[in-house]
Amino acid sequence: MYELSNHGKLTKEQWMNRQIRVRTIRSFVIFFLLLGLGGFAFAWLYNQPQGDDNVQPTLRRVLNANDHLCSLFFSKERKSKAFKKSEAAAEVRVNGDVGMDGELDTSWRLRVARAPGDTLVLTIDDLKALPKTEVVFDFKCVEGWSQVTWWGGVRFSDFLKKYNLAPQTALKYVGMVTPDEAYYVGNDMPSMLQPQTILCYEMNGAPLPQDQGYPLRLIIPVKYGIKHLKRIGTIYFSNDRPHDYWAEQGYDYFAGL
Ligand SMILES: Nc1nc2c(c(=O)[nH]1)N[C@H]1C(S)=C(S)[C@@H](COP(=O)(O)O)O[C@H]1N2
Ligand SMILES: [Mo]
Repeated sequence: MYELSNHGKLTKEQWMNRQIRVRTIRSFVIFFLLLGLGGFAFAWLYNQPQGDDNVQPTLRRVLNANDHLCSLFFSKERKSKAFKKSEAAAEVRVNGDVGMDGELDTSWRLRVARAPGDTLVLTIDDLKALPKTEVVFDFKCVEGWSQVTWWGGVRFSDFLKKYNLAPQTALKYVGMVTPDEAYYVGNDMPSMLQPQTILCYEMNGAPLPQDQGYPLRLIIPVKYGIKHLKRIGTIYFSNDRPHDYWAEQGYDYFAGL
């Protein structure tokens, strides 16, 4: 019955024991081969040089693929959950002060680069003259905290309409820079046109505090905190990704929620 060519006859038990041994050894060999392979793959990834953006090219390709998927599924119709004003924090956390040295005074102007050599210069009153939109949402920072906060300002899409900047919406990105150019972000156009995205000049119904971006900041609830640039100096439009402070440190460019 249990006949193996070279070994003569085996009892059923001997045959089974042999099978068990053969399978155990085979499992171990496969296990260590895969372990080794994983180790090699890890070492290869680990030892790859970093790209200009502080991320290894292979990892950046994965991040970019994720970004691409996120932007495919992004819908302007999709709103970030709205809260009641009464749910908003009275003590709003302050985080990040790059590009915010010193106090800003009334000499501040918003510069909007409509096209090369064509810059619109606006005061905060110009912006306050536009319809006001208030947003209460759960502000999320990549560092792991979140807080329900209440902001007021002009919808970015309303602002574009008023200043005849509709043609610029054909471009893929909006870039923003602090007056001293130390902090800068890029956001994709669909997220900028989402109805909860505002050029914000108020927090909790009062003018923005200095450390929260006085006189003007971006509030863009579909993104993590890193994209909500405080103290806007210049706004520009482009088809290439605008330079982005945290993306340059290796963070996800899209940073969507
Ligand atoms: N100019 C400027 N804007 C900035 C930052 C910064 O360092 N400088 N930090 C960002 C980060 S990481 C977060 S979480 C939010 C924090 O906004 P808040 O201080 O109003 O809570 O601002 C964003 N905007
Ligand atoms: Mo953040």
